[in-house]
Amino acid sequence: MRLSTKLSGLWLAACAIAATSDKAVTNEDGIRSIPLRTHTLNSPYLDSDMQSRWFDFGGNTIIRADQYIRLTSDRPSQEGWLFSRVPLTATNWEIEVEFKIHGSGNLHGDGFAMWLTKQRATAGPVFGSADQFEGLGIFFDTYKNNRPGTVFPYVMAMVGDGVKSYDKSNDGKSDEFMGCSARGIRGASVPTKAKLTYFQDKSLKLELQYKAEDQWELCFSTEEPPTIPSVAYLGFSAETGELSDNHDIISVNTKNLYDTKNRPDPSTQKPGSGSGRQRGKGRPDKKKSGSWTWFFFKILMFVVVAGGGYVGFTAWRTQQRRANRF
Ligand SMILES: [Ca+2]
Repeated sequence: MRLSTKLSGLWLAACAIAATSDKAVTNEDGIRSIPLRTHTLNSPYLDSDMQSRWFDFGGNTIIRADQYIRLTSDRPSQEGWLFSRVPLTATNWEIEVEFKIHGSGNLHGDGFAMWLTKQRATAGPVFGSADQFEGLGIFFDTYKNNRPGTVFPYVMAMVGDGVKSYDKSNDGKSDEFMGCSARGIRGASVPTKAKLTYFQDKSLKLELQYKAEDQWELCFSTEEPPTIPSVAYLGFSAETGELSDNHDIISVNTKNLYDTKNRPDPSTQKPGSGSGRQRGKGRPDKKKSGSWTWFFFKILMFVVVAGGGYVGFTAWRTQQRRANRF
């Protein structure tokens, strides 16, 4: 009895380890990624109570469970938003969004925004969300108000300090952090996606997919990233004015990133044993903690296999005894 209790405990532990390692992926650059359920949204978007556990919706947003979250429909004067309920607290992350901008008119607007801001879930004049925001806004601007010489749609990042306003009449030019033209991102024949990758104090990169599937165009990349507020919500919003479009979010997939080559991996550390900010110190603990985890795992698997063998043997012996009675 005692042995079987211990075994079931060990089995649960082994299952937990298996489940974690199943989701985590390490690429050839040593970047380990773990999906972040709290900031991920996929069809059918809603649970059985017609709610989303991790996201709120508002304004003119409508949801078609098998297809999209439509921030605005192709009608004038619409605005809608979608915001995470909990802040994104990961140090390093990747957010991949599939979206679709489409409509029937020859002229169309105004575009949509992706947010990582202190503010959340508040309608306003910046692509349907609040102005004077604090944090990062990325605008997929499909209507050129006034930027002579710039090809639209134009994708640009703005870092808000909570005070300055977005200059809509000049498409935010004076406060542009970085950006790129993306002709063809509206009404593309392939699924359109944006991938934003952030390593705190190290880099920020935006890539776009709209020319061909599985082909990412670099929009911008910097090694001097802005500071994202420690409490920042992930959101999307859109608006239409006189001109309109459908602005659809198809999916949002967010991952926690760990640089296993340059920093200790927090998931293999005990709480409080390191802040993960040991740049320049090389990689003192990673190998050690990794091999200890592996060592522990091997012992665990041995116990599980040996235990399973023992249980099987006991069952076989009991059966033999029963058989001997006849
Ligand atoms: Ca504009």
